[in-house]
This record gives sequence, structure tokens and C-alpha cells, in this order.
Amino acid sequence: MPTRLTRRDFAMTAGGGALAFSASDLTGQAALAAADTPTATSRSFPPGFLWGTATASYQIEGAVKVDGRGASIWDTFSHIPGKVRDDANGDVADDHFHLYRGDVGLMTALGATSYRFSISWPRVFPDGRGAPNPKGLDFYDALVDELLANGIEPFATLYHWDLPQALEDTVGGWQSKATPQAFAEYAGYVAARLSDRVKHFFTLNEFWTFIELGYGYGVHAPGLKLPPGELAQARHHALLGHGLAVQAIRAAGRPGTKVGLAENIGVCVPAIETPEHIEAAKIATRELNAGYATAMLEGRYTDAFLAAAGADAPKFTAREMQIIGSPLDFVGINIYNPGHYVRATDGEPGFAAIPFPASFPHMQSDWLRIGPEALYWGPRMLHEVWGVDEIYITENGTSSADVPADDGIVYDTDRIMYLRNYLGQLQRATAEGVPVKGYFLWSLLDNFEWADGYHNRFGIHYVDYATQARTPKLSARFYKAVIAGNAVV
Ligand code: PNW
Repeated sequence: MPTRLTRRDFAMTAGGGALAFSASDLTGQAALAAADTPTATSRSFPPGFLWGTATASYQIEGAVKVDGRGASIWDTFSHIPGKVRDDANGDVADDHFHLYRGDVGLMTALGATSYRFSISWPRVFPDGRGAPNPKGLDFYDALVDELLANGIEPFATLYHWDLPQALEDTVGGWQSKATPQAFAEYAGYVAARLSDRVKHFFTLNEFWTFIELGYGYGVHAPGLKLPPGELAQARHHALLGHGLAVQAIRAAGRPGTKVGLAENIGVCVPAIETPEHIEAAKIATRELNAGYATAMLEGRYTDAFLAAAGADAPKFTAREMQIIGSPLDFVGINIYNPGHYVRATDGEPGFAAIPFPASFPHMQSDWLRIGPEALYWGPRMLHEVWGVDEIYITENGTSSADVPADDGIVYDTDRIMYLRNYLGQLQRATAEGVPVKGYFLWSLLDNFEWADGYHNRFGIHYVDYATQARTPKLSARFYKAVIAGNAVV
């Protein structure tokens, strides 16, 4: 039996020079030497820790009209002038649909042991529901086989934002309860077909981002700016889709299939690591994630959340909350930045979130604030607040102003600095017994970065979009050394 999350009852009071390295170091059989068991050091990760990269279908696949794929809301949105930087779209992206074998080769060269990818819902159900497309899963079948043949464990995400356009057109997407139902049918279908080889399924990726940016701020597909009450209902429907999918995957998947989610919780970092501030950060973790993670991990909305929403609170039934709180086998969290620095207060609600000073450092984008300790506190909070005992870091990484040097290599020392410091904090968590089982670096390749188009590059492999050539950046060599040593290097 898979281990299930336990819940707690909460008493709430509220090397050498640059020339020593060439891109060819990262290709070919030499990388396989990484399979040797590394010697443990004080900077080591636990034996068997999974190392991988993460991607998402619409961001890399291209081939948007191949083999009967239907349109998604991102196809539509990206083709509306002015919505995406430089009016870019994912029609071709990294053409991973055709180049996946080589891309798995990049993973092999890194010595990676796992890979997180997402499945395009409209490839499988072009209309979102009804009859499945017979060819819809062929690509993923082949990808999974290729991964397994190379000793790489596949982790599949069922929803990374490419909602079938037909569902947006006919029922209003996540505004309707029909969408969670359709999502569960799709999830069950995929689990039945792939769970002989895929053991870990994530339901939805980053509830906060696709709902708030897509239905609230209108900067992601489908580009809506719903009023608060309707937005609250869309949030609730996304949670319901998660819960129904958990049940559908359990019903359709082979024994041993594990299911969880991949959410970008707002990581609450105690401003000072003393007991009172740590306690405040725990309270804040529940309340500042009440709309998503807390609801799914506890099967209820907190009293403070409902009180704050007032008349705009979501409408829900007890049965729905039970579905939303369906027990999970593991939890994935995407962590790029600290969500909040938190301090203790004497009165209610027991914590205060401190505004970020204007001088707080960040990477290429303003939101990519540099707070490596988020990779320590995120998993520790999941473990201590909700008793999660199987945790994955489902995304972590940064975009950088990458420019190939004369020798064709991107010397992305800023990305390495970012990764080294974040991984140091993750290592600290594992050394203290926080049950983090794996890490997926975002991303394998430069790719279609949503509203930022191709301008923001998150890959550890540089993609020349004119030729589709992939070139390992210096950070790929860094990551390869981390994987080989199973330690921060
Ligand atoms: C995540 N924000 O998105 C997604 O899961 C990926 O698809 C994406 O490429 C990656 O992070 C890098 O952006 C986010 O504005 C998008 O805070 C925006 C935000 C956070 C995450």
C-alpha cells in the first residue's frame, strides 16, 4: 500500500579555466560513469535521491496540429496579437514532439534518474471530453518507453495549463463544474493506459498561477478578469478537478500507482530562525495558502479564509470538500522564491508577513526573488504542518540573460550561483530528515515561457530556435556534477 498523508489537528489561534570544458563533455557515454556510487560527504543527499529535470507539453512540444491534437486555450491566446511578448506562440516551440529521442539523450548525458513531463489534454481528448483520439497517447507511450530504456523514471503531470479550447468555448473552462468532471475522465483514461510504466502522476500544476493569472489578472490564457466571486468559484473547480482526478487515477491505475499534486505554495520563511518566528511561519503557511494547498491537504477552507472572502467565498458542499481532500501519496512543490518572510506577533492571527524591501535581490524577472532558504522551509513546512512524508521539488530554476560566448557555450554563472545556493538549503532539509525524495530542475531546455514568449530562457540547455540545436550551458555541467556526486558541489 502506498503511504498516505496523515493529518494533524490544528489548534488555530489564527576547475580549471573556461577552456577546460567543451559541450561534448556532456554528451556520449562518458556521462554514464555517474552511475558509480558516490562517496558520501556532509553535503550529500540521501542514497536513492532522484535527480531530474521538468518540462511541460505546450512549452516544448510544438506539433500542435499533428495526429489529431485539438486546440488548447494557449494556442488561441498566444495567437491573439499583444498577449505574448513578441507575439510568440508554441506552434513549434522546441519541436520536442519530433526531437524527443535526442532530448532524452541530453538527460542521459546529465546522469538524470527521473523526468517530469506533462501530457497535453487536447492531444488525448481533442474536444476535452467524449471520444478519445486513438493516436493521442502514442507520443507519450513512445516517450515513456524511451525514458525507461535509458533508466529514467517518468513522472507525468496531467494538467500544465493547456486546457482544450472546446471546454473553454462550450462551458467556460474552469468556471464550470463540467471541466473538473471532464478532467477526471481524461485522468482516468491516461492512468489506465500509462500506469503499467508510469508510477507517479501529478494532477494539476500550479493552481495559483493558472487560475490567478488566467482567470483573475488575464495575463495568461484564457485571458479573463473575473470578478472576485466568480474567480473564487473557478478556484474551487480547479480543486474539485484535482480531487476527482485523484479518485479516477486510483480507480483506473494499476496497483502501486501514486498520485499527488504540483503546487507553487507560497513558502513562508521565518524571518529569524527562532521558535516563535518558526511557529508564526507555520500558522502563516496554512493561512496564506488557504485557497489551494491547505484546502487540498486538509479537505476544508480555513475559517479565516472564508471570513476574509465574505460574500465572495466559493460555494461548496461537504461532499466536494471531502473529494478535494482525497488522501495523496506525495506532494510536489514548485519553488522559485520565498513567498513571504514571516514574523511572530502577540495578537491574532499570530503572524505578520513582512513586505519585501525594494532592495531584495532577484534574478532576471522581478518575481524571481533570490531566497535559497525557501528550498529548506518549503519542504519542512509541508512535513511539519501537514505531515507529508513523500515530497518532491517539482520545479526550481531561473531564467538568465543567456548569451553564447565565442565558443558557443553559455557561461551562466548566475544560474549556477542560484542553483548551488538553493540546493544547499535542500540538502540541509534532507540532512535534518525532511522526507524530500527528488528534485526536478526547471528546465531541461529553453522553451516557450508563457506570456514572456521565448525571451526568458529557463533551460540548462541553450536552444537555437532557428536550427533547434541544443547546447549544454555551463549550468548543465554543474548539474551533472551534482548528480554524479549526489551532493551539492
Ligand atoms: C511556473 N509568477 O510558472 C510554471 O510551472 C512553468 O511552466 C514556468 O515555465 C516556470 O514556473 C517558470 O516561470 C510560473 O509570476 C509563472 O510568480 C509565473 C509565476 C510563477 C510560476
